[in-house]
Amino acid sequence: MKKTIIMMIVTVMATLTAVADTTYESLSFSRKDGTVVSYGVDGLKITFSNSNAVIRNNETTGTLALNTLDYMYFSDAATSSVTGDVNADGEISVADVNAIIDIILGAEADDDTRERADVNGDDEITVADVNAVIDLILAQ
Ligand SMILES: [Ca+2]
Ligand SMILES: [Ca+2]
Repeated sequence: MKKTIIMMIVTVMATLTAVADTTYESLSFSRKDGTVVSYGVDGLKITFSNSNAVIRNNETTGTLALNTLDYMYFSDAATSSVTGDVNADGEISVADVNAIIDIILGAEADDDTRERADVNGDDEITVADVNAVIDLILAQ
C-alpha cells in the first residue's frame, strides 16, 4: 500500500515536471464544424463578451462565437484548417501572402507552416501559392 502511494506520487510529480518543461506556442480552438484556428501564446489575452471569445495576442485579434466552439487545447505548433491561412490566425489576409513570400525568400518555417504555405498542394512553395492566396482573399 505504501509502495503504491509512493509510486502514485512519483508518477504525478513526473507528469507535473513534464508539463512544466513543455513550452506551448499556441492555443488552438476546434470548432463544431471541424475547423481549427490557433493563436500564438505571446501576449495572449482572452476576453468574453456578447457570447463571443475575443482573442488577442501580440500579432492579431480574433473573435470566435462561443456556441460554435467544440474544445480548445494548447499545442506546440499553430494549426489551421482554413486553406490559405498560412500564419494560422483563422483569417486569410495579406499577412498570409507575406508569410508565403517570406518562405520563398528563405525565411525559416516549421513543417506545419510550410504545409499550409503550399496552398495549391503541389508540394512546392512558389509564387503560384501567393497567387492562390490572393485569389482566396479576392473571393471572400
Ligand atoms: Ca492568416
Ligand atoms: Ca504550391
